[in-house]
Amino acid sequence: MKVLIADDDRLSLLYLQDTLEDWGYEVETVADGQSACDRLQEPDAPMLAIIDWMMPGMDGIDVCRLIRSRVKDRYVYLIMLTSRSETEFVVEAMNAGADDFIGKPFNVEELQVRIRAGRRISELEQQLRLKASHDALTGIYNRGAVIDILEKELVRLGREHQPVAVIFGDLDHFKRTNDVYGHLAGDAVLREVTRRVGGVLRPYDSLGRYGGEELLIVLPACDAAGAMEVAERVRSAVAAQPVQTGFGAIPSSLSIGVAAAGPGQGMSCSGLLQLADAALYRAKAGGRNRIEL
Ligand code: GH3
Ligand code: MG
Ligand code: MG
Ligand code: MG
Repeated sequence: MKVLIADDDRLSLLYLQDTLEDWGYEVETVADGQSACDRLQEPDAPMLAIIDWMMPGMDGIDVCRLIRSRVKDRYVYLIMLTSRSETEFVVEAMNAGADDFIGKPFNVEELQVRIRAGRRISELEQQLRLKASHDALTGIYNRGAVIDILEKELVRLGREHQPVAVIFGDLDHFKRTNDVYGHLAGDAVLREVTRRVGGVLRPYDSLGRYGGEELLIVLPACDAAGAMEVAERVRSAVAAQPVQTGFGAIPSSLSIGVAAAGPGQGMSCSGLLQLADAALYRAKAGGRNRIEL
């Protein structure tokens, strides 16, 4: 596990780093508050940070406040480190967003158990967030998470005058798959189909399970023509070969509806989904395993 230490006192920083590395932590260090904030806002930042209170420029309190207001997509466990250990300072630090407080000079055993407690909370937090946003069967985003992403992209790209497209896919005759091969086979097909679909998307596209056997793909900065190309890759990746399962080789296909919101169109999330849903309905009516815009 990675830990960030921010301390302007070089000796104190090195001593902490040494101690934590002996305990098996991967340590990153910075010498001021601004660098701590910059680092903690990066997506691959440590989930636990030990922050010195007194630093030139931005102090530890400022760091806690800024991280709490800016970092929303994950939880950084913040331990404030300071020689001011009176109750009023503890209260001030925790009000600013610190999770814990360690006096300087610190007792090594106390530091060890406090970091361990922080690690436990931080890991639990990560697991909870993952569970809340991902589908248990397929591992892709769940309905709430993928709609959330769509709403955010519509706002963000609307501001940047860029398009957003969605692909709505529904497995063909999936009830029949379940009836013929059983529900466990159906589950295996769902997992393999989402794996195939994920494999042909661009890195910044998001794939979610909208409902039972319905997939929703959000394509930022993508117009209708671009989305049609991606949709064809998706369609053929699913239909190309039957899915090999322990219950036999099961042919599968997706019917797909595509819709795009043009720049400055002010399209709402539900408006865009309605368009994609109507297109999907036409794809079904038109014979399945096909794409409609
Ligand atoms: P169509 O081509 O018109 O979409 O037909 P369909 O049979 O796919 O559509 P329908 O909506 O009638 O059936 C969807 C089926 O998907 C019914 C449901 O049991 C199945 N299903 C939904 N979620 C799951 C799941 O998690 N696992 C399995 N095995 N089946 C599921
Ligand atoms: Mg200091
Ligand atoms: Mg369906
Ligand atoms: Mg279906």
